[in-house]
Amino acid sequence: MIIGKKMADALNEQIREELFSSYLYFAMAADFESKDWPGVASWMKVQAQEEMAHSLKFYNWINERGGKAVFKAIDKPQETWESSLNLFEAALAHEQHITSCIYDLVKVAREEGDIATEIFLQWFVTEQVEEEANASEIVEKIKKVQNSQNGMYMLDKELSARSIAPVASSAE
Ligand code: OFO
Repeated sequence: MIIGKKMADALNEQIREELFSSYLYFAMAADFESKDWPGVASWMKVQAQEEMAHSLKFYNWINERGGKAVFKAIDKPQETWESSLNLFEAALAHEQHITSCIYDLVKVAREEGDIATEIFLQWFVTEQVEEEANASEIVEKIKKVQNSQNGMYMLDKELSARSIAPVASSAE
């Protein structure tokens, strides 16, 4: 069954959200690279690439369903954050926003009776639980060590260990 216009429009809007997420995390990486926090920068670069993979999943899904991906203007992200705590709190707030976008998409899929898209979106519902948990865990870690230079150094090292997850197709 070919995807309906309302569903395709909503998914295309999510492509923009995911690409903005990638932009935002690259901007976060660049800011902390320039501030000599290579682990934080590396973590953010991995996150930025995951967001590109998310946009690709939406692109592939729209295409597989007979629609066409549309690329909208992406806002300029913030350029600087005052501390690593401030940075990861912003990342957490952003992921909470993305979670609400995904829930809205599920609502559209239900309203439209698009069962296939509703099932496709389940991957993102689960992914958002992980995205929020990851950011939240780092916020808590930073709160514990932020007054210790050594603690922050160790945390930066720990964050550098994050590696890139394989790019998944819409079907995975
Ligand atoms: Fe695409 O999950 Fe983060 O934003």
